[in-house]
Amino acid sequence: MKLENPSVQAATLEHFWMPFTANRQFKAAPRLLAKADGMYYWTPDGRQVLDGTAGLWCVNAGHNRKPIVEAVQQQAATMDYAPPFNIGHPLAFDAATVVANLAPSGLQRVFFTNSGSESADTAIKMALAYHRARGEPSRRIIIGRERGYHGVNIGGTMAGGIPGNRKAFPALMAGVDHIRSTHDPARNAFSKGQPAHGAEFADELERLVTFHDASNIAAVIVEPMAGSAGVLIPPKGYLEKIAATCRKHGIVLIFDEVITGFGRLGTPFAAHYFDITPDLLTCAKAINNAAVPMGAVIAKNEIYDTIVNAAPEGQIEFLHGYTYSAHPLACAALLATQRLYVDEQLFARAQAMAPTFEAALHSLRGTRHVIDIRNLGLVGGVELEPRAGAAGRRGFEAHVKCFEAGVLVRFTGDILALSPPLIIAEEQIGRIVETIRGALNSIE
Ligand code: PXG
Repeated sequence: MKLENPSVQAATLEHFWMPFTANRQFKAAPRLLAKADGMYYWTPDGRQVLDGTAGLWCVNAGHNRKPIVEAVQQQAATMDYAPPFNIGHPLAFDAATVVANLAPSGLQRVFFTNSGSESADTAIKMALAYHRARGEPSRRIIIGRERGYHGVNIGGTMAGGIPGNRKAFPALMAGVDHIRSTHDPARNAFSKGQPAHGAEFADELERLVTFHDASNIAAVIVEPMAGSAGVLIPPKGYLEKIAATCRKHGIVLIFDEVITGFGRLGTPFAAHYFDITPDLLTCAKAINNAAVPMGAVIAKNEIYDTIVNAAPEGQIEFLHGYTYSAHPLACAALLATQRLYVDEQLFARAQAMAPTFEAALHSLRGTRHVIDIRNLGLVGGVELEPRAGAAGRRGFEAHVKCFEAGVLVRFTGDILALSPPLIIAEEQIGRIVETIRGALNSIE
């Protein structure tokens, strides 16, 4: 397959096995991005596209920000790489300190990974290692939630709750269970912010604790706000109940903040937004504005102390790590990104813009095909009625129409998801919403 425009320098599309993509469909009608700046992408033929998704929930400061670009360039020219095992480089410690200072109090130990998937698997291993170090190795069951997404590595796949992502890997699925998702459109459709109904869905966790016995349960992993499966906002009181049940039964609570971390809800983490402190917190994406792949697990000090102190002096305490943990380029990008977040007060900006975003998004109520609208912070979800016999098709067509009209909108099944960079201006919010309206009016 040839690209029409040779300027993209991709002679053929056939060799790249694209991730989470309908490869044949895409390669028959590709949509490519070649340049980015601020709130915009450009296609190879020079068409401007407003970024309604911060790339993939990750470019929170906007694209190609000069301080981040320069920090990465400078680091690449100073020291490209340093091994992270039993030797260190100063940026890694500085990066961990910056993240620890931003994290909820009591969670000040930072383990670096290269992605959200690696963060999820790292956190699960930490929870198991913690219980073993405490002398309760029988605690091995991991409880996730239906429609949860924790990446694609083995732990995350097994704890995740998206059936299609799991069904080909049944051999991995021992030792997990799931509580139901919080989605309840019959009672909560068109809620603004947190829905009123559904705190009682957290009672399922008590049921599973009784069923499996707390002495067998290691951890509960949930996204405080589920993103990938279509923007599912936790009902009022729900997360409080989950946290209380975990505390009562000595279960490690893992918040997967890969999407909610670093300002998406107007606070550093969702843990701050909901005022609930987990034991482990996973993050990635906006940690360094996605300039270089990076993730992290932020651990409660007690978890670190327990695992570290259980090992004999001089021995590796946690046999886990990646060649690229705390990669110098990723750390340089992290430090520049976090400085930019502070200098431009981007988390506060997201908080200030959230009501405008909410009002604009909910103006789509009554537009053709729209059966629900959900929002929190600078996250929005617009659910479309599936076309009979062709679930997901309408969402895809709306995405393509918006892209052709110059706006990037994410779709998952028939749900459109919005998560713009935190630098978004009011008129750009308006443009995104009007483009969606036009797209919905133009598709069947
Ligand atoms: N946890 C959560 C909560 C995520 O949202 C991951 C883990 C995995 O991160 P990595 O960096 O390994 O991809 C994610 C990733 C979507 C979409 O369409 C979202 C993600 C990935 C792919 C698609 O919303 N989030």
